[in-house]
Amino acid sequence: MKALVTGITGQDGYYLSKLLLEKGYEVHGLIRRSSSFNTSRIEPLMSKYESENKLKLYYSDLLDSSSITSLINLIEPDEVYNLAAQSHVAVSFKNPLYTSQVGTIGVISLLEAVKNSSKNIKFYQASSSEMYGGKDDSLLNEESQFTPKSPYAISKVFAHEMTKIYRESYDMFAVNGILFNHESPHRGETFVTRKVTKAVGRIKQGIQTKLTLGNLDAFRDWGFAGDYVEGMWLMMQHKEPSDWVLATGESHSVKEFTKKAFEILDLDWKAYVETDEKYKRPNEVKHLLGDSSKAKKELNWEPKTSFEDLISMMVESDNEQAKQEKLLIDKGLLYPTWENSSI
Ligand code: NAP
Ligand code: F7E
Repeated sequence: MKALVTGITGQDGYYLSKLLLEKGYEVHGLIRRSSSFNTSRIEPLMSKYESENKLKLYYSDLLDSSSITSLINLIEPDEVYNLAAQSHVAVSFKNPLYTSQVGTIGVISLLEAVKNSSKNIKFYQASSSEMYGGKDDSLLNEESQFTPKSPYAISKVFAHEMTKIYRESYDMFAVNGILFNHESPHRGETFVTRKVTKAVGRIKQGIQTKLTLGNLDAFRDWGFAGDYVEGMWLMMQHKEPSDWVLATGESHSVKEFTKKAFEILDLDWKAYVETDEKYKRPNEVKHLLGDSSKAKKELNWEPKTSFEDLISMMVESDNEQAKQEKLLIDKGLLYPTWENSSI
């Protein structure tokens, strides 16, 4: 089996590629040219699988439709997982045009290339719980209404509906995975969970003194990314294409996540955390809580990692990284910049 993974350098790209490679797939990944290396997450996979020709990487971009078409024709994958996106909600308010271009035109380019291929290719679209807008604590499932609240969210609604249109119009095997927030030690450092766990490790090691956050009262349904990529794969193996929610069915506030993360290293969060308007969004998704009973019934999928285990996994990993960082700082080999970061 051959899979093409867009967004392979991201959090989910790493976990999904690892899963597919372990299942014996040949994995093809799309990477973007960057002035500095952007493949750090997948380097362990590259060193293990590239020499065996099981993992192949190609420079491209979702906005370069000619290269997307060429790659689909060259690789002829059995499955395409579209994980690429400008995925940061706050950034989408600053860069609405770019976020929307990648999330809409970029997805159509891929759908067109898949549709026009002579091979029957299965297509996965990374849909998001952000599409719901989450104004209260209702349980959200595949039938719930979308009320997007950001340029990111509305571009995901567009891609979600377009994926359904291609499925219904051209009889394509095209699925939407409506995933609620999922985190890990590989989570991008500007998403709130990782920003918190990284700060906890650095504060414990004495290389950071405070943590500045935005809205502490938002609630999210947070799971572990490693569990969620299994759900993506199961959707692609189901007999009929459809849309499925993946979530834990538990919702916690940013404040609760933060408090628990500091407690793991015996720190009192109140002594270190402050808030600043600059981390608040022009429009906030207040509460997200997902109902993944359809995935449980049809895919036999359910999350395996508890909220507490997820926080522990992330804090322990970031504490180890902070120890390494401290060694380099002490030797004068690294300048401690993160504390003054504006992200
Ligand atoms: P992530 O860590 O931010 O990774 C995003 C990936 O997309 C990166 O590989 C990035 O490449 C790539 N990318 C961005 N713009 C691109 C473009 N124009 N062309 C090609 N590639 C591009 O995101 P993630 O957390 O792994 O999430 C994966 C997908 O699931 C995203 O579509 C996200 O919106 C969606 N999603 C995530 C969650 C969640 O909680 N994590 C929940 C629901 C849905 P670089 O490394 O070069 O930047
Ligand atoms: O924010 C609040 C913030 O940026 C979570 C993406 O993967 O999940 C993610 O989107 C909450 C929000 O994730 C800070 O206001 C407080 O209420 O970690 P986040 P997100 O916006 O939920 C969905 C499902 C996706 O699809 C997205 O791609 O935390 N918050 N203080 C903060 N958030 C950040 N980033 N930074 C803060 O300082």
